[in-house]
Amino acid sequence: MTSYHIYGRPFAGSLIVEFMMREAGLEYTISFPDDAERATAEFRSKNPTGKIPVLVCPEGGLVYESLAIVNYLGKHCPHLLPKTESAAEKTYLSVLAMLASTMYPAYHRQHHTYQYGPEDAYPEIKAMARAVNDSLYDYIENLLNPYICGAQLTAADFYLYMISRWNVDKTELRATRPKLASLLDTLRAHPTVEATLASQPRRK
Ligand SMILES: N[C@@H](CCC(=O)N[C@@H](CS)C(=O)NCC(=O)O)C(=O)O
Repeated sequence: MTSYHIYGRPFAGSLIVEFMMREAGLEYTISFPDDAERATAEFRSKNPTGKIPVLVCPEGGLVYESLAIVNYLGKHCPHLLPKTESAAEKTYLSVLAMLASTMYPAYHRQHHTYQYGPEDAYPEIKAMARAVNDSLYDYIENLLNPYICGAQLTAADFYLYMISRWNVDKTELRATRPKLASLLDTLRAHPTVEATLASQPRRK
């Protein structure tokens, strides 16, 4: 293999991998395994959870879990990382982990609710997951200045943009969070985001 390969899903968790590959100026190909392919032993040998994203590296080996991939690609995107040992670095590491390990799963519970309980519990599961993210968006609104790490745009902002796309009520998300709304507009207009979104396959 001569370039990176991403296993992804249109507009899903592989967006952050594509954002970073573009920011790094690295060549990649991408494919979109369906539920059946992700359930195979072959795919699960790449990612035991059967989920995307997975990044296959040209020198051999692969990385799965979006947080691990963002951290792995950081060396190719130094402009998206805060200075080592700065206060911003502590914010970056903490918020990025919160986005990946708390907010992303809370979206998963809202959009793949069938994996979390019986059908009559869906409304409650969704509402509880939504409440988790609503409260964390309030925290993020307070933090933004204008980016997560202050004046510097980092990979965490791209990650935040990605997960915000999965919010069920985007009008409500923005209504009481003007700094967040402005950051999301900035990110949406970013050339890397623009190009990545334009390249996503559309449903037939
Ligand atoms: N913790 C994982 C979560 C990955 C994840 O939930 N991926 C979703 C797409 S956004 C998926 O593959 N869902 C398919 C399924 O749950 O069946 C990560 O950060 O990479």
